[in-house]
Amino acid sequence: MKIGITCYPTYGGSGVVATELGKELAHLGHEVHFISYALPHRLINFVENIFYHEVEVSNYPLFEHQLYGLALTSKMLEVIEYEKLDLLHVHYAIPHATSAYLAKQILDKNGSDIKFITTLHGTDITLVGLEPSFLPLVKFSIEASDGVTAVSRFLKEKTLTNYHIEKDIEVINNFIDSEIYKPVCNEQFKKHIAPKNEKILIHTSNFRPVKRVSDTIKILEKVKKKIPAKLILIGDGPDRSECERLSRELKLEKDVIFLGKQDGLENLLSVADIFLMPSQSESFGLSALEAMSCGVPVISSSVGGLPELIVHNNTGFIAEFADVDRMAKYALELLTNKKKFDFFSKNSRERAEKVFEKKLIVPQYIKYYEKILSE
Ligand code: GMT
Repeated sequence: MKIGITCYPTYGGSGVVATELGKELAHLGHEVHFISYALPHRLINFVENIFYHEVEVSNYPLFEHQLYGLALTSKMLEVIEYEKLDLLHVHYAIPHATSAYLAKQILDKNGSDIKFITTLHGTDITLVGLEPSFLPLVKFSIEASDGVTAVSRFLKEKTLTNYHIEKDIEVINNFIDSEIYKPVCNEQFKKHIAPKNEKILIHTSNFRPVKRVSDTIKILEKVKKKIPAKLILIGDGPDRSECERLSRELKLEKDVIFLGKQDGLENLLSVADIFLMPSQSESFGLSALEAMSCGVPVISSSVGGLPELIVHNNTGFIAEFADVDRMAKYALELLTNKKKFDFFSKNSRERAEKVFEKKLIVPQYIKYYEKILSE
């Protein structure tokens, strides 16, 4: 197949899923055309069968706000026509699904056709999509898609109820390359973080309010009252300064290590004992899956699709959203019981490999493409 993929190219789960999907499709012999405003950051190396088409956005002075959605439509039209795409797969509804719909309508007027599939990832449905300025458009664009997938059962249900949609939505979970994300020994880095063999908590995110990164610092404070521990925070975003301020206020500035944005997470995750994900909303939790695949148990809030990923009291623990006392208690339960910790670590790795491995999930996308194309 010749498949066009549109996604946000920056750090973030939907861009990662779209890029890794495109790479695997290319590896399986399909031709993949990425259409976005910048090269997806996981595509920096040449990959056979992958092509990149950059959307040019005009800075014409009359347009006080850039018209990205329209420029994207034009680029989609160009790529569909000249590369003879069979299918367009857009990740994150806003504005990608609307741009794809518009491209489809224009092609229809010219006597040709393209099918497009929209994958819903998270805040496109649970947060920004619900804003009055977007809601009717998101609802329309989902209904007008030839196929729709959601990354968890939770997100599918939320879409159907919040937007009063009756469309079939296929659930296809996030996936992981368990040969890349695997337990590795990185003694030098571990010694650097925890020179006195302290236990290590870790969290990675884009530091948006929805991630509640400050809860991870509050959990560390509670854990440290019982055992020596450190917290690694990876990523950057709007809440980072507040988190730095909080760690100083709690006199934890030496114990909270801010690493900023990092590539090669697979080499860093394994040094940790526990991954924390206290999010307020999380449709799947790709970064928690990455940790599990490295054998790191996850303690999370009970929101969104997290209970579909984490098996409570088996691969990790799930607590009420914002209940940092309970999350700290769970962390201590694992950190002070080696037998239990090893059991959880093994289960986490096994679940990642047996349920969410890319070799199992990518074929689900291919099957879905074939179904939509044959309708
Ligand atoms: O919604 C976001 O936070 C952005 C989105 C993205 O584009 O990075 O992340 C979502 O998509 C990921 C990949 O499908 C999921 O694993 C994340 O759980 C989801 N984030 C949220 O729901 C907050």
